Amino acid sequence: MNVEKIMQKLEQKNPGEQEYLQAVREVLESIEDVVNENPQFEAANIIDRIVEPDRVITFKVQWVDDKGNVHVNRAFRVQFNNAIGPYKGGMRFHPSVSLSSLKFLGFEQIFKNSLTTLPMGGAKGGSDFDPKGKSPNEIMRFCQALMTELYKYIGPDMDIPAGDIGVGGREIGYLFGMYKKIIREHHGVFTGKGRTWGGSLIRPEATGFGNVYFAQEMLKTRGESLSGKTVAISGFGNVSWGSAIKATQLGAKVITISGPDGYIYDPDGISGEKIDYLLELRASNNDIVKPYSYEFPNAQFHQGKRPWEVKCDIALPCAIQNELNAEDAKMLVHNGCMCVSEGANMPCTPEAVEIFLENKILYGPGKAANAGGVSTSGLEQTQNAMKLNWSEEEVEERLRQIMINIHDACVKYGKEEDGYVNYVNGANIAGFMKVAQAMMDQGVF
Ligand code: NDP
Ligand code: 2IT
Repeated sequence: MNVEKIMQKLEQKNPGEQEYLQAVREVLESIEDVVNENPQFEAANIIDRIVEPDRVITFKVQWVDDKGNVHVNRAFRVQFNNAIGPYKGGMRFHPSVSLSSLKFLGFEQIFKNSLTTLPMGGAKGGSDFDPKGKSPNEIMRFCQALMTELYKYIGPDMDIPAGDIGVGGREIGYLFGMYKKIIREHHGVFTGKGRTWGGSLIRPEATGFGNVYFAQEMLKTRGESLSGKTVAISGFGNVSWGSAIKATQLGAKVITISGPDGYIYDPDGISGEKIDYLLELRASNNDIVKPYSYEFPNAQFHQGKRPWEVKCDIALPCAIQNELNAEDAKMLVHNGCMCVSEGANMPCTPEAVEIFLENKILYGPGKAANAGGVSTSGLEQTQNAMKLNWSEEEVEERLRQIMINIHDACVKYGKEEDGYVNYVNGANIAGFMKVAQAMMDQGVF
């Protein structure tokens, strides 16, 4: 297997799809040796087959705003690979959504879902619709319009969407409502549903909780814990607030959160009622992080900056892809940061990752560290299939155990001769082996 040759071919075939190409390159570089050691994979052309989505569905969404203006958005569902289970992955509503971003996310999801130990294939979907500034009725009409097309391609044993950026419990409710009306069946076709109609307890915070559990496992390998550590977090969506709550519970102090226009530094720690206050701001569709600095005067808002310039022990990027670059990585390492755990998907650029690995700090890539969200989705599907509800404690304990298992798999495949754990290689190899083997077992069709 020759990574450069494969990448050249992919670049020609997928021009301009930078995020997709970035995600593929990272995986190929990690698995090169194991593929070369397993000639049966090459003989079955597993690599060419795994980098190509099974199918991409693209469609138009037309909707009417509150003033009567008619809008058109583009929506997608990328069904990447269903070798180990039905397609599974979130829906993202954000103006940056493109075929490239959803192909990168769908590709990552294959390996992430494989790591969870649950039977889930990889998919992703979304639209370039921007929920910012839209009224609840506009959001509802958009979700309903989107579902009049998407329903044809999904199902509880076929493809099970969930949330992602811009898609939370409210949007899942509107999407599911329309699906149910068209299909005339009430089943677990979505995860992240409301608690009273099939949703799993703690799904909203599960990605953040899992991310912190993963960081905890990484820290343990060095005899460290979260207790007394300072934590820089980016974003303030589901993944960020879940991470902030769990990090605080485990004795750390969260000192930053951010939005696209800047970050908040709060030396007193962001926890308890401050998180409640931020969630209220978020619910009101506000300019969310800046007003925090008026409410809590010790906090400062840094316009146009990212939180990575703040001295911290642990960094949890939880916003969006490529939000932490080489300069940020150098600053974190210079300031003594010992652990970076990705709540977001691919938030660190390849150059930033290189700096973390060179400096041998603990670095947990998203497909391992943020797998707690989709794992809890898998648990929600299990409960739906059994028509049972587990308690919060039961769900969280299963989530914690899954994160420990994912960490163990990364150590198994990523430990280097000097004892350093390269979690990037570990996650990619562990995730790949299972899917590749399943593809081999099922033949070419
Ligand atoms: P949300 O929509 O709940 O939150 C996204 C957050 O990121 C918001 O605070 C948003 O700010 C902020 N943000 C968006 N763009 C930027 C930017 N350019 N710079 C700084 N902040 C930005 O999404 P989630 O929390 O669900 O998702 C966050 C990340 O976690 C994504 O990468 C997602 O793929 C990943 N993830 C999510 C999972 C889930 O279960 N939800 C599971 C695994 C990974 P604002 O609202 O002001 O725009
Ligand atoms: O990136 C992700 O793993 C998610 N957005 C969650 C996917 C899911 O199906 O729960």
